Parts: sequence; structure tokens; C-alpha cells
Amino acid sequence: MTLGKSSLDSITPQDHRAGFVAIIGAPNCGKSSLLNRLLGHKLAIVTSKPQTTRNRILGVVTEKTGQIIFYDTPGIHQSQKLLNRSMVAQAKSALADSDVCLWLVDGLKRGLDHQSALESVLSRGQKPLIVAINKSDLMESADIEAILEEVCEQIKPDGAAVISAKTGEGLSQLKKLLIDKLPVSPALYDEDELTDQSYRAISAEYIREAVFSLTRQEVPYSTAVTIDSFKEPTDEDRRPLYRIEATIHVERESQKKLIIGQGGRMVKSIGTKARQGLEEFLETKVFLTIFVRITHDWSEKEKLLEEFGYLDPDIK
Ligand SMILES: Nc1nc2c(ncn2[C@@H]2O[C@H](COP(=O)(O)OP(=O)(O)O)[C@@H](O)[C@H]2O)c(=O)[nH]1
Ligand SMILES: [Mg+2]
Repeated sequence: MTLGKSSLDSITPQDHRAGFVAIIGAPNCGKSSLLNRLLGHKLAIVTSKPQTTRNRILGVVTEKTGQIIFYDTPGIHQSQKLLNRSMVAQAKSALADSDVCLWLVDGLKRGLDHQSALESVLSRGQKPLIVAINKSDLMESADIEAILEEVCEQIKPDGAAVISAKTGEGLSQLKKLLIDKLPVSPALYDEDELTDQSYRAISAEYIREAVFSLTRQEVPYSTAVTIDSFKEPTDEDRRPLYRIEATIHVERESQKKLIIGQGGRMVKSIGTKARQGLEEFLETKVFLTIFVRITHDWSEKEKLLEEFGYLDPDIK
């Protein structure tokens, strides 16, 4: 899934638009769900826990009138830990590289200070700002009106939409609002190229997602996943098969015990869940082997964060 430059330039109409949109917002407001829904593929992992996404993920949406290149980002939140600071820096640098900011709001959460949250990543006047109120499938129309007014009054966006990343409601309108704010440009990527993420990187994320959904408290946040070996199907395979070996890194012995579980039951469940997700994504059988290892204090060590792909270059 590597991206090449577009070959569409010659046939692009004069008013075609293309550019980058950073999806920014609080943890759990639905940024990764929105990206997946827009792409029609599950590239970004989604969990009910905040702070799942650790790095920026690019997804390309191509429409007749324009091409939107989205960045999914980690949520904006305050914390002193290196991993968390790097996550906020990832959101900031995605925004710096974008043409438009999409501020995504969890419609179920009223009374938030959107203005100061937004100011922590963006100084006003810098970029066009579009707001989307998400999770409309769970909201009454009176509440939708109220939160729309509340958010728009605070941050005075250049456009607003009410959407559901779950049902897809409002997404056409949102795409239209975003395309209108992008610069006139031919498509930047080929239409069939969805992302800059490799299958290898996506595989690590699916394993991390399984850990997030099956373990509790601090365990998921203390977990990193690396892919030690990634073999694509070969012509010799009787039936096509990906062979993947991965390591789940935890920070302490107690966490290792929880990840392995009684008689290895937890790591087995994690493996099964991740494998099923990957088989659906890759549309091919997967043979997945998982090791569990203690890598002391990885979340505080710059070199390890870099190795795991979670470090934002700007934080160095
Ligand atoms: N009902 C509903 N749930 C949603 C919607 N969008 C996201 N969610 C849920 O909200 C939680 C957080 O979503 P996620 O995409 O990981 O949020 P992120 O942290 O902003 O990336 C998950 O449990 C999603 O299933 C939506 O439009 N409707
Ligand atoms: Mg996310």
C-alpha cells in the first residue's frame, strides 16, 4: 500500500481540489472510526478506550470534485509522559502539514472547553476550520442543535456538519464542506491507493487493538507491539497464507502475567481476535505467532518509542 504520485493530472478538471485534512479532537470522539468509514476499510484501530491511536495515519478519499487526504491523529489531552506528549505532538504536526483542520466533537459530551483545547494545537486564523458533531445516531435532534450552537459559538468554524461515523449519516455533506476549503489542485494520489501504512504496520495495530479490547486498566497503555517477521503468501503456498510473528512488549512482570493469562488463555484470545481481524482485512488466511516480552519503561524511552513508530520527530 505504498503511495505513488498520481497519474490523473492530465485528465483533472480546472476546478478540481485536493489537499490534506487533519482530524483533530478529544480522545474517543470517533476520529479513527470516521477515517475507517470514509475509506470503507478498517485501517485505523478503534476501541472504546481513550488514547488508542498513537501515531498519525493517512487515508485517501477520492471524489469526483476533489481528493481529501485525511490524517487520523491521537486525541488531544494533557499529560507529562513522553508517549503522551509525543501523541499530542503527532496531532500538532499532522495539523501543521494540513490545509484544513477538522475538529471532531463527541456529540454526547456537553460543556467541554473546545476553545482552549483547539488553541493547544492551532492558533486561530491559521487554517480553515470545519466542525463535525459525531455520534448523531445516539442523539436527539434537540441535543444536536444545542451542541452545534455551543461548539460553533466557542470556536466559530468556517463550516459545520452533523455526522455519524457509525451509520455514515452526514458524511457526503462533510466531504463537500472539506473539499470546498481545499486548494485547487489535481489529485495527489492514485485513486486506488488508500493509505501510507504498510500491511506490516497495520498488523501491529490490529494486535494492539485486540490487547485494548481484551485487557483492562493500565495494561493496554503499557503495551507496544512490534512485528518481528512478516511473510506474504508465496506461489508455493497450497493456499495463500500470511505468516506473521509479533512481540507484545509490556513494562513490568505483573503486566506480562496479565497478557499471558491463566495457562496462556489471554494471549491466545488476543491472537485469535487479531488474526480474525487481519484475515478479514487482508482477505487471506493468517498464521500469527505472538511472543510476550518485558521491555522496561518503553513508554518513557525515546529510542524505543522511535523503534515502535510512536515518536513524533518534533518532540526530539
Ligand atoms: N454510536 C456511535 N459510536 C461511535 C461513533 N463514532 C465512534 N464511535 C465509538 O466511539 C468509540 C471511540 O471511537 P474511536 O474511533 O476509537 O475514537 P478516537 O479515539 O477519536 O479515534 C468507539 O467505541 C467507537 O465505536 C458514532 O458515530 N456512533
Ligand atoms: Mg483513534
